[in-house]
Amino acid sequence: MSKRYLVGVLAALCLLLVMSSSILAASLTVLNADFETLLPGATREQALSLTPYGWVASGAGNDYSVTLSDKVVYQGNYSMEILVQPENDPWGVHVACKPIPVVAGKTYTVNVTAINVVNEAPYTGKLDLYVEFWPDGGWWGEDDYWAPEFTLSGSKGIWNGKNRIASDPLFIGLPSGDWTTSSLTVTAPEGAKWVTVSFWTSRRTLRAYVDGIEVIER
Ligand SMILES: [Ca+2]
Repeated sequence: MSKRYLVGVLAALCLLLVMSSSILAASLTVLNADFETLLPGATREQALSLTPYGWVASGAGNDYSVTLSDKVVYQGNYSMEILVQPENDPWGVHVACKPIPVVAGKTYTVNVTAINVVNEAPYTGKLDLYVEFWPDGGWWGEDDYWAPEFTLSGSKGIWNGKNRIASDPLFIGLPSGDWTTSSLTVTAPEGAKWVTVSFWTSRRTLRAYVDGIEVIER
């Protein structure tokens, strides 16, 4: 076998590898991942005072808010602001995207661009990113917490982790001080039908912004 032939075969194999990995990886649709879609049926002012379209906030306390923001933005005109006041109670706040269908055994990489505003005391707490896998019905059951009418009503979700199927570790602390893209790669466990990209914080005071979420399936 000539050296030239061998080099040719190797080059072809490399090309095939690159092509197959790009064909096998698919970017999944995350509803309003860039927060640029205003809540249907809402005025701009209303939309800015409510949870962003396609997201739901859950938590028993009254000391937090999860709203669309046009103040601290990474790309486009809008981001999501998660604000927890110093009077934070033990319940914390959980923010989730609309569930995305997954296939057990496949691998999911979640990229999230976020900033923790730490230069304004006392808002120095950390925000955790969770990739949560669920069976059919998840924590939402028959309810559509992501429907525009629900968000328009100003209601909170009623999240619980009872049915969650997940492997540890599933959380990271978001780096502080600058817009940073954090990545988390998790294989969907047996029985998983849905994944949610979620943010969670408890007993922490913070002012964090999220803008740009990507879920890649392999
Ligand atoms: Ca944006």
